[in-house]
Formats: sequence, C-alpha cells, structure tokens
Amino acid sequence: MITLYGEGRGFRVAWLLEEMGLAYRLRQVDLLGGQELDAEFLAVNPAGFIPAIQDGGVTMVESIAIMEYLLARHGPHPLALAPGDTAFATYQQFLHMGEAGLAGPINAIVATNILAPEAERKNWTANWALGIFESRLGLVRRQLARSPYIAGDRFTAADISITYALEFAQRTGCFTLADPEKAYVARTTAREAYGRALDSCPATKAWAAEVAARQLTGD
Ligand SMILES: N[C@@H](CCC(=O)N[C@@H](CS)C(=O)NCC(=O)O)C(=O)O
Repeated sequence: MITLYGEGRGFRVAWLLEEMGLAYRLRQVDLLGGQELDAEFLAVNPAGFIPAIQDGGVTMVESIAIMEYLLARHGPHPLALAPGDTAFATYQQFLHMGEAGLAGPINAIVATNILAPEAERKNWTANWALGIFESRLGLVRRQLARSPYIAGDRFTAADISITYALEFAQRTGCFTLADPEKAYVARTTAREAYGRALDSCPATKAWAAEVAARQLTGD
C-alpha cells in the first residue's frame, strides 16, 4: 500500500491515486504545528517538506515527479499522454508548469503574506512572483481558449497539476480567477476522483469549504 505524507500539494497525488484506483493511506504532517518534532516523517523526508510518498522500497518527494513516477510505475495509464501522442509536448509542458510556473511562485507570495513582518509584506519580490504567475497563466488561458482541457479534448494528469495551482492561488487570496479559468476548474473538479480525494484529505476539504463560505458572504 502506498503511503502519502502530507496534504498541501499532496492533494495532487491523492487525486491522481484516486483516478488510477490505487490503494493508499494518507499520513498527516502538521507543517505549522512542529514537524521538527515529527521524527517518523523526518526519517522519510529529512528536508521536512510535503508531500512525500513511500511505495514499497521507494521514497520520493516533489509532487509532479511523484505523479510521473506513479503513472509510469503503475501504468501505462490514459491520464499520461504517450510520447507518440500529438499532444505529448503540450501535456508535458503544462504538467510541469503547474508547479514550476504557477504554484511555485505563489509559495513566495503566501510565505510573505503569512510569515513576513507587516512592514515587509508589500515588497518587490512578492510582486515579481505574482508577475511570473500571471505570465504563465497567460499561456494557460491561451491553451484553454483552444481546448476544454489543458492538453486537448481529454482530461490528463496535467489538468491535475494546473487545477491544483489555480485553486491554490485562489484559496490563498493571491489571485482572483477569471471566468474561463473558473469554468475550467469547475469542469476538472466535477470528476468523481476529485471528490474522493477531497474526502480523504480533510484539511484540504475544510479549507475549500471555508474559502467557499467566505466568498459567499463576501468577507
Ligand atoms: N515543488 C514542491 C513544493 C513543495 C512545497 O512547497 N510544499 C509545501 C507545502 S504544499 C511545504 O512543505 N512547505 C514547507 C517547506 O517547503 O519547508 C512540490 O511540488 O512538491
């Protein structure tokens, strides 16, 4: 049985595991509540960040790499486009851009908003990170103007990567999605596997519900 350590970007992994029908258990990691004391987790990832997985003798980190590993090791699976597919390059590009160009830069803004002293919250670097996010989002928008999913007419693992990043940006209040992205997120998150992943990730589910309630009341 695969063990997934931590929610956060671990949600991408849980969603993929649900899509693939692979058995797993989620081992919670409390990043804000002293993971420096969590010796069992630090034995898995000495750097202390999430997500990580253990699958038999394999231990690894980095959500996109974990997704590629699962799709290859437990595949082939239709959610990963094959190299011979005409959309393979687009698939590969957006699978990685979801983290490298979208969620990664948002991390810098979130850390600034939560951790920086009040006087340092508005700063050049956080603005720069937002600019990076927005420029990559422009490529996502161009692509979604051409096709319902990021690599064409069907849902792939790249949509998990991109959807996670867009929800992350929206829920952290770093960015307000426009209608085309909202419609895309509504499409991808309507999948049954997304709902099952939310059910197995209680912190993510509670966060999503809290943000949705705040948006309804306009707070
Ligand atoms: N590129 C990494 C990013 C991992 C990451 O930033 N994880 C966050 C939570 S979602 C975290 O553990 N932050 C604390 C830290 O990096 O020390 C991935 O995609 O897995």
